[in-house]
Amino acid sequence: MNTILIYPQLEFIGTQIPTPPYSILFIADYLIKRNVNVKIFDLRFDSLHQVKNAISDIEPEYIGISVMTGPQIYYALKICESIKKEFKKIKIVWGGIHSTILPTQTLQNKLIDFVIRGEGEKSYHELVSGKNKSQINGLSLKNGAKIFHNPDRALLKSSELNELSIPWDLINPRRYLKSGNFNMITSRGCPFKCAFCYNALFNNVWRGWTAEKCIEEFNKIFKFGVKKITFYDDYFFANPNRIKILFQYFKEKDIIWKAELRVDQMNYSLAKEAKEHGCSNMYFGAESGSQRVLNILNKNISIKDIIKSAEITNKLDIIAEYSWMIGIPGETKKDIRKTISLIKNVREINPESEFSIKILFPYPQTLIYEQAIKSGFTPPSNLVSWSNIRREHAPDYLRHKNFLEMISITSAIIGKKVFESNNVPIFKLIKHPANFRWKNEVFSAGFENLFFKIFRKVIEKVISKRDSIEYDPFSRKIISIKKN
Ligand code: B12
Ligand code: SF4
Repeated sequence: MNTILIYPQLEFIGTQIPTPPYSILFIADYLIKRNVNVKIFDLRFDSLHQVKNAISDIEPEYIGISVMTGPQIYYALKICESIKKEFKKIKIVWGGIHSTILPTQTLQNKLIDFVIRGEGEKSYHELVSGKNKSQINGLSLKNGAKIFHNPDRALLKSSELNELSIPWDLINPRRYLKSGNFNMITSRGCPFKCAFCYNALFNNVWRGWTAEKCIEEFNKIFKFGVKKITFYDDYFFANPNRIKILFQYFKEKDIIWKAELRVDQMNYSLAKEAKEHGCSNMYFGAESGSQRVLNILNKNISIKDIIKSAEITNKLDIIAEYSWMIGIPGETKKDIRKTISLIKNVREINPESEFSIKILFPYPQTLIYEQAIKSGFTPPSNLVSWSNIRREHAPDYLRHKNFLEMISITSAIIGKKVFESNNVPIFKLIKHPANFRWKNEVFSAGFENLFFKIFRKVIEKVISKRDSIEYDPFSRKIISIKKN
């Protein structure tokens, strides 16, 4: 049995360190262990030509594509179109978060034959190994215009997750390594119920690699030259015993790391322990400066918690990165002003902290979705419209669209220290008007909005080509820019 798994391009990576395509790597590991021959292509690095050669070579019945909401859909559709044109018989399976939340709409697209909802390991294996399709949990399929959804598949148990490893020999891991930086994920799920988050409904149980399993996997990546790890777990600190062992290990190996922590779980002794064991940055989902809005978001945190996190990180010299949100159904301009004021307060308490302000886009099946619909939100009606979503674009149902977009754009410019790099002239040019706006809270109109769009195009051309920019998210410095 042969199959191919594809991770499509993402639109604009900028200074981000590319994350390995863990979604398909985990599935590949599950398949390999069951004697399926798997090839993986990450189209951020590989070409469609290579994919097609592999299809001609191994003639798989199915190919699987991993898709997140947003521009990745656009690239995924282009890939499917091109493959279907040349290989008429091949069956295309979409998996990942977008198709999980919208399986019917996804299957309405003629290029897509199957959707696997939720975690893909078992369902994809059953599909490629020829199990009766009506008995594959998590599978959505079509017959003409009729679409069927088999029952949901249960989440993998912790013990099953611990049997899975990352099959690094299927890809070139050094592509994801920049100045010793590497992104890693060691667990799945989160038990909290934030109203905007996918996890609240689909992935509500935390399951993680044990400390021993993590160490086994870390030992592999250290062979590639990894020195600094960014953990992308939604709830890295979930298990205190696991964390205790990992802390010791990080210290022994002299590893610098960062991870997300909920502000309500932040306390001085945990942060001090973390700092003493290599943690130099922490990121927090603070979301809003209005307690009323935090309640709408079901975030279960208080303004006090946010302030406390800034005080502790400042005291311990931990770089804090805050993520904020605006454009929430029920939010007023006054609430937004409160958010801006709290961000300023946090920056005064911890001047080294960073922040970004995103505009909420309500995803189907999240708790906030129904509220957004009541407020007049019309969700995109097909895959192509879903591909046009950008985090700095306000959805049409929101009032004060320009106001929201200007805040988000301004935050993208002044919230990150990277824009203080004087070796990038364009950064200097846009920083000053953004500073003026932020200081005076003038967001109603502005040329930076237009400028930013042009800037995005320029920066995409100049630095988004892979390997052209070397940025260290820990020191927050651009290390080098290669001229293309
Ligand atoms: C790392 C990450 C990124 C990376 C990209 C990932 C990469 N590999 O390079 C970056 C930083 C670029 C990113 C960007 C964005 N991200 Co992101 N990201 C993540 C994060 C933290 C980890 C992803 C991961 O590796 N997970 C681990 C794997 C194992 O899980 P998985 O991807 O869900 O895969 C499983 C199943 O979904 C399924 N599956 C997945 N693919 C396939 C394919 C097939 C064929 C099958 C059968 C099954 C299948 O099986 C897998 C194994 O069980 C997740 C949160 C999370 N913890 O998952 C958010 C998350 C995926 N991101 C999210 C969002 C909102 C975004 C942005 C839109 C944010 C923004 N506002 O800009 C952008 C979109 C970027 C774009 N241009 O399109 C949301 C997804 C929402 C959605 N509807 O898609 C998540 C869930 C965060 C959240 N809790 O809301 N992201
Ligand atoms: S936003 Fe964070 S804390 Fe809330 S449910 Fe999602 S992952 Fe968990």
